[in-house]
Amino acid sequence: MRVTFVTSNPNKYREVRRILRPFGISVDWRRLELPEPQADSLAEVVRAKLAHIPRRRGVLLVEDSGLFLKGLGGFPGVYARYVYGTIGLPGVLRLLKGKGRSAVFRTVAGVRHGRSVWLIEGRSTGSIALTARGSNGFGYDPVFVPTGSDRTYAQMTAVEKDRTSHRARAMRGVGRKLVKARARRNGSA
Ligand code: ITT
Repeated sequence: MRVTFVTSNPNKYREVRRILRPFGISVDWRRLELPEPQADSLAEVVRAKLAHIPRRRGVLLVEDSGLFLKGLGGFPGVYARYVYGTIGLPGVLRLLKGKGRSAVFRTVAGVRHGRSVWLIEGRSTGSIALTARGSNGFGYDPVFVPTGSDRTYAQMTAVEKDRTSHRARAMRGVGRKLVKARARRNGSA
Protein backbone atom coordinates (compact mmCIF):
# COMPACT_ATOMS: atom_id res chain seq x y z
CA MET A 1 0.00 0.00 0.00
CA ARG A 2 1.22 3.54 -0.73
CA VAL A 3 0.31 6.86 0.83
CA THR A 4 1.24 10.37 -0.28
CA PHE A 5 2.41 12.49 2.66
CA VAL A 6 2.26 16.24 2.09
CA THR A 7 4.59 18.26 4.33
CA SER A 8 7.28 20.90 4.00
CA ASN A 9 9.31 19.22 6.72
CA PRO A 10 11.84 16.53 5.66
CA ASN A 11 12.28 15.37 9.28
CA LYS A 12 8.60 14.57 9.56
CA TYR A 13 8.78 12.64 6.30
CA ARG A 14 11.71 10.54 7.54
CA GLU A 15 9.88 9.73 10.78
CA VAL A 16 6.59 8.88 9.09
CA ARG A 17 8.27 6.66 6.48
CA ARG A 18 10.04 4.74 9.25
CA ILE A 19 6.91 4.39 11.42
CA LEU A 20 4.62 3.18 8.61
CA ARG A 21 7.11 0.71 7.09
CA PRO A 22 6.28 -2.15 9.53
CA PHE A 23 2.62 -1.87 8.43
CA GLY A 24 3.66 -2.59 4.84
CA ILE A 25 2.91 1.03 3.88
CA SER A 26 5.30 2.98 1.59
CA VAL A 27 5.29 6.74 1.86
CA ASP A 28 5.70 9.06 -1.13
CA TRP A 29 6.71 12.56 -0.09
CA ARG A 30 5.10 15.59 -1.69
CA ARG A 31 7.08 18.56 -0.43
CA LEU A 32 4.70 21.44 -0.11
CA GLU A 33 4.10 24.12 2.48
CA LEU A 34 0.36 24.20 3.08
CA PRO A 35 -1.26 27.32 4.48
CA GLU A 36 -2.00 27.07 8.21
CA PRO A 37 -5.05 29.16 9.08
CA GLN A 38 -5.30 30.93 12.44
CA ALA A 39 -7.17 28.18 14.19
CA ASP A 40 -7.78 27.07 17.75
CA SER A 41 -7.07 23.42 17.23
CA LEU A 42 -4.69 21.13 15.40
CA ALA A 43 -7.72 19.31 13.98
CA GLU A 44 -8.92 22.51 12.30
CA VAL A 45 -5.49 23.09 10.81
CA VAL A 46 -5.41 19.51 9.53
CA ARG A 47 -8.84 19.84 7.92
CA ALA A 48 -7.71 23.06 6.24
CA LYS A 49 -4.55 21.36 4.96
CA LEU A 50 -6.61 18.49 3.49
CA ALA A 51 -9.08 20.92 1.92
CA HIS A 52 -6.23 22.70 0.18
CA ILE A 53 -5.07 19.61 -1.72
CA PRO A 54 -7.04 18.75 -4.87
CA ARG A 55 -8.82 15.37 -4.84
CA ARG A 56 -7.01 12.57 -6.54
CA ARG A 57 -6.68 8.83 -6.39
CA GLY A 58 -4.88 7.10 -3.59
CA VAL A 59 -4.41 7.78 0.09
CA LEU A 60 -3.42 11.27 1.16
CA LEU A 61 -1.78 11.98 4.51
CA VAL A 62 -1.06 15.29 6.28
CA GLU A 63 -0.41 16.17 9.90
CA ASP A 64 -0.06 19.12 12.20
CA SER A 65 1.86 19.13 15.45
CA GLY A 66 1.89 21.48 18.40
CA LEU A 67 3.66 21.89 21.72
CA PHE A 68 1.39 22.81 24.62
CA LEU A 69 3.13 24.25 27.69
CA LYS A 70 1.17 24.12 30.91
CA GLY A 71 3.09 26.97 32.56
CA LEU A 72 2.15 29.24 29.63
CA GLY A 73 -1.53 28.30 29.47
CA GLY A 74 -1.03 26.00 26.48
CA PHE A 75 1.13 28.42 24.45
CA PRO A 76 2.56 28.01 21.80
CA GLY A 77 0.15 25.14 20.96
CA VAL A 78 -1.00 25.39 17.36
CA TYR A 79 1.40 28.31 16.84
CA ALA A 80 4.48 26.17 17.52
CA ARG A 81 5.85 26.69 14.02
CA TYR A 82 5.58 30.48 14.22
CA VAL A 83 7.10 30.62 17.70
CA TYR A 84 9.97 28.33 16.71
CA GLY A 85 10.72 30.57 13.74
CA THR A 86 10.58 33.81 15.75
CA ILE A 87 11.74 33.60 19.37
CA GLY A 88 13.05 30.04 18.92
CA LEU A 89 14.12 27.69 21.70
CA PRO A 90 16.01 30.41 23.68
CA GLY A 91 12.86 32.53 23.71
CA VAL A 92 10.68 29.66 24.89
CA LEU A 93 13.17 28.81 27.67
CA ARG A 94 13.18 32.47 28.73
CA LEU A 95 9.37 32.61 28.86
CA LEU A 96 9.30 29.49 31.03
CA LYS A 97 11.66 30.84 33.70
CA GLY A 98 10.03 30.39 37.11
CA LYS A 99 7.00 28.59 35.60
CA GLY A 100 5.83 24.97 35.70
CA ARG A 101 7.60 22.97 33.00
CA SER A 102 5.09 20.25 32.09
CA ALA A 103 4.37 19.94 28.41
CA VAL A 104 2.39 17.91 25.91
CA PHE A 105 3.41 17.37 22.31
CA ARG A 106 0.46 16.54 20.11
CA THR A 107 0.17 15.41 16.52
CA VAL A 108 -3.08 15.17 14.62
CA ALA A 109 -2.76 13.09 11.47
CA GLY A 110 -5.33 13.52 8.69
CA VAL A 111 -6.00 10.82 6.12
CA ARG A 112 -8.18 11.21 3.05
CA HIS A 113 -9.08 8.11 1.12
CA GLY A 114 -11.84 8.51 -1.45
CA ARG A 115 -14.72 10.12 0.40
CA SER A 116 -13.50 9.17 3.87
CA VAL A 117 -11.51 11.49 6.09
CA TRP A 118 -9.99 10.28 9.37
CA LEU A 119 -8.25 12.35 12.00
CA ILE A 120 -6.08 10.47 14.47
CA GLU A 121 -4.25 12.06 17.39
CA GLY A 122 -1.10 11.02 19.22
CA ARG A 123 0.29 12.61 22.38
CA SER A 124 3.54 12.58 24.26
CA THR A 125 3.54 14.04 27.75
CA GLY A 126 6.71 15.32 29.35
CA SER A 127 8.50 18.44 30.47
CA ILE A 128 10.73 21.17 29.14
CA ALA A 129 14.42 20.90 30.05
CA LEU A 130 16.18 23.85 31.69
CA THR A 131 18.57 24.10 28.74
CA ALA A 132 18.66 22.67 25.22
CA ARG A 133 20.43 19.28 25.09
CA GLY A 134 21.35 16.91 22.25
CA SER A 135 21.70 17.21 18.50
CA ASN A 136 19.41 14.55 17.03
CA GLY A 137 15.93 15.18 15.71
CA PHE A 138 14.60 18.65 14.91
CA GLY A 139 12.49 21.56 16.14
CA TYR A 140 11.72 21.37 19.85
CA ASP A 141 13.45 18.00 20.33
CA PRO A 142 16.42 19.51 22.26
CA VAL A 143 14.11 20.80 25.01
CA PHE A 144 11.41 18.10 25.23
CA VAL A 145 11.93 15.37 27.85
CA PRO A 146 9.24 12.67 27.57
CA THR A 147 7.75 11.24 30.76
CA GLY A 148 9.82 8.36 32.12
CA SER A 149 13.10 9.58 30.62
CA ASP A 150 15.79 11.99 31.76
CA ARG A 151 16.94 12.64 28.18
CA THR A 152 15.49 15.01 25.59
CA TYR A 153 14.30 13.59 22.25
CA ALA A 154 17.41 15.19 20.71
CA GLN A 155 19.54 12.94 22.98
CA MET A 156 17.76 9.81 21.78
CA THR A 157 18.12 7.69 18.69
CA ALA A 158 15.31 7.82 16.15
CA VAL A 159 14.07 4.42 17.30
CA GLU A 160 13.97 5.60 20.93
CA LYS A 161 12.01 8.72 20.01
CA ASP A 162 9.52 6.58 18.07
CA ARG A 163 8.71 4.55 21.20
CA THR A 164 6.88 7.46 22.83
CA SER A 165 6.54 10.29 20.35
CA HIS A 166 3.28 12.05 19.51
CA ARG A 167 3.95 11.46 15.80
CA ALA A 168 4.70 7.76 16.22
CA ARG A 169 1.50 7.27 18.23
CA ALA A 170 -0.64 9.12 15.69
CA MET A 171 1.00 7.35 12.73
CA ARG A 172 0.74 3.89 14.28
CA GLY A 173 -2.99 4.64 14.59
CA VAL A 174 -3.02 5.55 10.90
CA GLY A 175 -1.11 2.35 10.05
CA ARG A 176 -3.55 0.14 11.99
CA LYS A 177 -6.54 1.81 10.38
CA LEU A 178 -5.19 1.53 6.85
CA VAL A 179 -4.31 -2.13 7.34
CA LYS A 180 -7.87 -2.80 8.58
CA ALA A 181 -9.38 -0.90 5.65
CA ARG A 182 -7.25 -2.89 3.22
CA ALA A 183 -8.33 -6.17 4.84
CA ARG A 184 -12.00 -5.13 4.54
CA ARG A 185 -11.53 -4.25 0.87
CA ASN A 186 -9.93 -7.64 0.25
CA GLY A 187 -12.85 -9.33 2.02
CA SER A 188 -10.62 -10.93 4.63
CA ALA A 189 -11.98 -9.17 7.72
P1 ITT B 1 4.25 21.03 7.80
O1 ITT B 1 4.65 21.45 6.42
O2 ITT B 1 3.89 19.57 7.88
O3 ITT B 1 3.18 21.92 8.43
P2 ITT B 1 5.97 22.14 9.90
O4 ITT B 1 7.41 21.90 10.26
O5 ITT B 1 5.54 23.52 9.62
O6 ITT B 1 5.60 21.15 8.70
P3 ITT B 1 4.12 21.90 12.21
O7 ITT B 1 3.44 23.20 11.97
O8 ITT B 1 3.27 20.70 12.43
O9 ITT B 1 5.12 21.50 11.05
O10 ITT B 1 5.13 21.98 13.42
C1 ITT B 1 5.07 22.94 14.41
C2 ITT B 1 6.43 23.16 14.97
O11 ITT B 1 6.75 22.09 15.84
C3 ITT B 1 7.57 23.26 13.97
O12 ITT B 1 8.47 24.25 14.41
C4 ITT B 1 8.22 21.90 14.03
O13 ITT B 1 9.62 21.98 13.77
C5 ITT B 1 7.97 21.50 15.47
N1 ITT B 1 7.82 20.06 15.59
C6 ITT B 1 6.87 19.28 15.01
N2 ITT B 1 7.06 18.00 15.33
C7 ITT B 1 8.14 17.95 16.15
C8 ITT B 1 8.84 16.93 16.80
O14 ITT B 1 8.49 15.65 16.67
N3 ITT B 1 9.88 17.25 17.55
C9 ITT B 1 10.26 18.53 17.69
N4 ITT B 1 9.68 19.56 17.10
C10 ITT B 1 8.62 19.28 16.32
